[in-house]
Amino acid sequence: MRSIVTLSEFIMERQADFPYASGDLSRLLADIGVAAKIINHQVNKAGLQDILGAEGTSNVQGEEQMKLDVISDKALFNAVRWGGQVCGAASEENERYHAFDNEISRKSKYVILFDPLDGSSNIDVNVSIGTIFSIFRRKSSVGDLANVNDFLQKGSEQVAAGYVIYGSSTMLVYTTGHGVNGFTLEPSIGEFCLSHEDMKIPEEGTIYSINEGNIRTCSEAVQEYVAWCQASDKKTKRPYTARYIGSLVADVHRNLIKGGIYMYPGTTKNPEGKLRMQYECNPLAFIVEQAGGKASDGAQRIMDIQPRELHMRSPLFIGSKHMVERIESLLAKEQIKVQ
Ligand code: P6P
Repeated sequence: MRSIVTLSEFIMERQADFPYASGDLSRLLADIGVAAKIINHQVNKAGLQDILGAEGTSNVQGEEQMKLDVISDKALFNAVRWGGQVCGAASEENERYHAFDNEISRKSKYVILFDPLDGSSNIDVNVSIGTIFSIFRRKSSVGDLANVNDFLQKGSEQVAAGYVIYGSSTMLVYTTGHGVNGFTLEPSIGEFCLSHEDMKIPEEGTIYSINEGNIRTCSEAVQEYVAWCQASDKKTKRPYTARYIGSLVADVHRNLIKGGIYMYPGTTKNPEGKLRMQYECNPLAFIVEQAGGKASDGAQRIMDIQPRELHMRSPLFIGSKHMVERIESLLAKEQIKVQ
């Protein structure tokens, strides 16, 4: 029987992938693992402690803050604030980034952005939810306070990214640019254990994820692609299967394992779509690309897009390479027709 490899052991072993690593990134990833266990503990008892229901405040997105959002945000901020590896952090729940003004943090090399609990509207119906994180090397000088430019780097500058999915089991999936590995939480020992080594997304899939309630407000090309998925063709295994959980991490995780495409396009009402570039699109794009898939805004690679502001939104087409390429081709033809 294969011996258990814990997340901490794996991180330390893989530190050799970075000849000049001083261990800071390893410690930061381990700190995130601790925060994930804290959040998991809270998520698992969500229905028991009357922590359902809105916190009564609204986050910067104007969305009601579920109490678990607040708890998760605090758990992650505390894990990184005192860990000494990041000089600043930003999250979906906070309008501005936080520059940690203490001697150790000022000397730290990294910044982190996260969506502490994506899909939180699913908490009270017990549907899988997730944490998403993205780590960059700081642009500002070591010793200074973190500044906004540290948080507005292109996704291609990420040094690490990952997500935690709180589902039938709790998994942490991450990349440092050397492939993608998944760890399942073993509650009896309280450790994330390597369960999905070197994850690869199938180049072709038969699952499409989109909120079809919005389909009439999507571009003709998106409507054409969804109709194509629904048409019969035994050779290309259509009609495809429609799966939409309404929880980004859960939909992307399923497609990462089985193959498929997740789409949150721009609509006539929200041309930029709904999802946030810096702590949703970019980290998931890094992971899916490292697993052999693609992530695009429909016209360009997500990780090539220069963020304009911290909570910038972007359309997202992410998953199996050939599926993303097909929708990109239809969108490109539509652009030519419009010109
Ligand atoms: P809609 C959750 O709020 C989220 O950000 C993602 O997790 C999810 O994929 C999407 O929004 C669902 O949005 O508009 O289909 O309800």
